[in-house]
Amino acid sequence: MTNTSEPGKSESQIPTYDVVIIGAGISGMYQLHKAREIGLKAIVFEAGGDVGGTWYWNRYPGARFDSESYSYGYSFSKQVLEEWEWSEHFSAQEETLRYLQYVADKFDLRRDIQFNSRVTIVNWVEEACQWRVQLDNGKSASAQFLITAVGPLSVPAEPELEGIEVFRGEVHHSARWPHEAVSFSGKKVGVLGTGATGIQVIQEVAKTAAHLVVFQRTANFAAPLGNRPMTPEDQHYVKTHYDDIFKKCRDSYGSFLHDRIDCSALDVSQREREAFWEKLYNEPGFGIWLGNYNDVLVDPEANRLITNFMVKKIRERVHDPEVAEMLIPTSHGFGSRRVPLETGYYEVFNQDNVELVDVKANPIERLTEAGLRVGGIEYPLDILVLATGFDAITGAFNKIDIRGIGGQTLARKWQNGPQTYLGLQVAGFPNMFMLVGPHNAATFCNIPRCIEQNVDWVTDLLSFMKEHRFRRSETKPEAEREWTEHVYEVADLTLMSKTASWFTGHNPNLKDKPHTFYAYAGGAPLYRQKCDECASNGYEGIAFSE
Ligand code: NA7
Repeated sequence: MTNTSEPGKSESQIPTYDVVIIGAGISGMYQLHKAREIGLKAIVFEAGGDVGGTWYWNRYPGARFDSESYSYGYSFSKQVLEEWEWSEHFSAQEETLRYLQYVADKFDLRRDIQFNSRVTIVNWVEEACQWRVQLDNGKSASAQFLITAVGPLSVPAEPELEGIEVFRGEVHHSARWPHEAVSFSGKKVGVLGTGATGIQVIQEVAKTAAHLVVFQRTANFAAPLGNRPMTPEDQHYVKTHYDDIFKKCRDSYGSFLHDRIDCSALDVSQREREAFWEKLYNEPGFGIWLGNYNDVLVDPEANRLITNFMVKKIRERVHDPEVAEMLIPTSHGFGSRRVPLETGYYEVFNQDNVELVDVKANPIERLTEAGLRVGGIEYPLDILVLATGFDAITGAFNKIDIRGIGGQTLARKWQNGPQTYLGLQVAGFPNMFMLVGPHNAATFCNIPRCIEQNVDWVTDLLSFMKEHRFRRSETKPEAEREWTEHVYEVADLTLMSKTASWFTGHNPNLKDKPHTFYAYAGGAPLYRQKCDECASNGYEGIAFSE
């Protein structure tokens, strides 16, 4: 077993808590608040310098919500809902971070958060019925419960670029963006990656760069965001309709304000279909992806039709037919990957200062002193932005040496893919709970909506244990097996599970990551129902002991 004692300290001197929470993003912050509410002594360890998680790290230019702002904020506090005003329908990163800082102040959360503290090792000690936690600063802590709030997209996946040490320009990954402003004005800039992040960055860089080269490996289908400022009337409407907003989210598949309609794309005429899609395309947010006919993401023929519609849009918006063809995805249909939302993305490629390079047909060779060499051509660059994605969903777990009963590691247990119960607990890892973990609906959700559900469920379970004087909880292996089978059965019904993306463990920089389904595709309402059933049946599937 790994020694987790702090040098110079005896076991009895190591601080002991009821709960250690890893991460002070949206889920860790709310979990801290709820743990306090039920009288538990909790501590949060956070690797960053402040609260905010995703919104703390992803400070790249262009970073903003793809969820309607007022559907994204916390719903648990009436006071917060009354006090906070979003300035845009889809707010930018600075505002979201400010919002989370305001919540941290309001509930005095920082008092129980240790920043710049990365958890490196956690060990279950059966005799003590405790987790021992070790930090990168040499400190340790013990706690009865361990709650991971590490985020599904928090470990950047960076390419190994030969020659990086000789390149004279700057290189920044979108999720490790400097706190100081990076100016693109008059510069030669390259962006590597055209996922949701790359698309946001590209729109922004194209405004001021002297020259922008977009290095694209796989084209994605993007749809208009439709952002606009919140007017006083919008503010009034939102403040007086929060109950309806959250109810609508609660009832919808992905907890968004958009939900699929009860009709097949194949049961209506081409005219009706196209008119509906035209309307959705011109409306804000994820409507075209999640508020569409009920079969466009599951039936290949319905998907082919919506894909053709989106292809037509790209051809209409991009002037140069060759560039338009490069921007049309050929490897997947519309919506089978996470749909990036955009504001003038396709029009960027009509600008004289923007160039598109296919790095699949012409592989990247190396960085030189002056730029990036691709397919025998050197592209001079002052700044290279890596928007190359994340080691999604399991990446942050694998960064920590998590050892359960008998010293078995979580990484080994999950070597062929995650195994969980409800995406919340793992057999062999007692008293450990995962917020937004693998095979949890929260990974495919308007995330704070599902985070609140995850945290409330875990908190109820902790209250239940307290009430019954149970000290230990552990998922039963058969419950884990059944849930894991259910996750794959449900995933199999979708086109997402058959498409290479971060949902299925694909990232060109992660050669060893298993290609399997990492989220839960049954939808948030079904997921909530399964969690509620488990709880109301005395936490069926979980064994408790004193
Ligand atoms: P994504 O969606 O995983 O996109 C990463 C992009 O970077 C994608 O276009 C990749 O191409 C590309 N990529 C990754 N590595 C390389 C290398 N080595 N060379 C060339 N191109 C590369 O990550 P995002 O950050 O955009 O979005 C993640 C989520 O964050 C998003 O879905 C939102 O929910 C928020 P590929 O497609 O793999 O061929």
